[in-house]
Amino acid sequence: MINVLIFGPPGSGKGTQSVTLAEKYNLLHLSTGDMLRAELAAGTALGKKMEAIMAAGELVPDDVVIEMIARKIDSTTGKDGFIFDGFPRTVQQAEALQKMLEARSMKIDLMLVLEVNDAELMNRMKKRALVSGRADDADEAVINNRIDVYRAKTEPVIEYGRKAGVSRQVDGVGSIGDIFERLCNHIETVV
Ligand code: B4P
Repeated sequence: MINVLIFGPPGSGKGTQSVTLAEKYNLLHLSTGDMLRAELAAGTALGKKMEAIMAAGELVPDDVVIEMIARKIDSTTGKDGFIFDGFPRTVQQAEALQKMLEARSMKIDLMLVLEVNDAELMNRMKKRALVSGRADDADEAVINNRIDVYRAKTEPVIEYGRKAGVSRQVDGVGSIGDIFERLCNHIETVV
């Protein structure tokens, strides 16, 4: 089993790369963003509660995502590991993930940190807004808030990974194929 965290600011390409990495290494792709958007789309009570938080570019409460992830891990079979996309996003989530994995005799093997400058992030998300219908991509102020929230609450998780000796910085600017290769080169060191 290998467990990979894909990390980086909003719009850095975590979701884009996770899909093909999951396919190549037979990993389950766990995107907390996708899971939350599915709740929104299905109009569940949870989705309704989270809608305004997400539209403002804020983080939903830690316990909500931790619970979602634990349920997915326990219901998965036939995979060689997990790729965590957009989770953990706070140090508290990182600690919860570590405990969750340890309790199941697993660990975090690699944390891939995509590095992309703010201007490029803004460009990508504005472009995606034209097709995604995502409220959090449609407004420049919300995109800026998401980047600020990332710097304040999520970036400290990199230090957590660095101390554990699992974090690797990856240039996230370039073609999707080139970035995929850069990420694979790191994964090859742990499979
Ligand atoms: P996410 O769904 O995680 O959204 P994201 O960070 O914007 O996406 P990502 O980095 O995956 O970008 P993508 O590959 O799509 O989160 C959304 C919201 O959910 C959060 O703001 C929060 O409210 C909530 N949430 C999620 N997880 C949470 C958690 N753990 N705790 C609390 N709240 C949580 O790429 C973006 C665009 O760039 C795409 O259009 C893509 O085509 C393009 N692109 C990708 N790579 C490119 C490249 N190399 N060159 C050019 N364009 C590229």
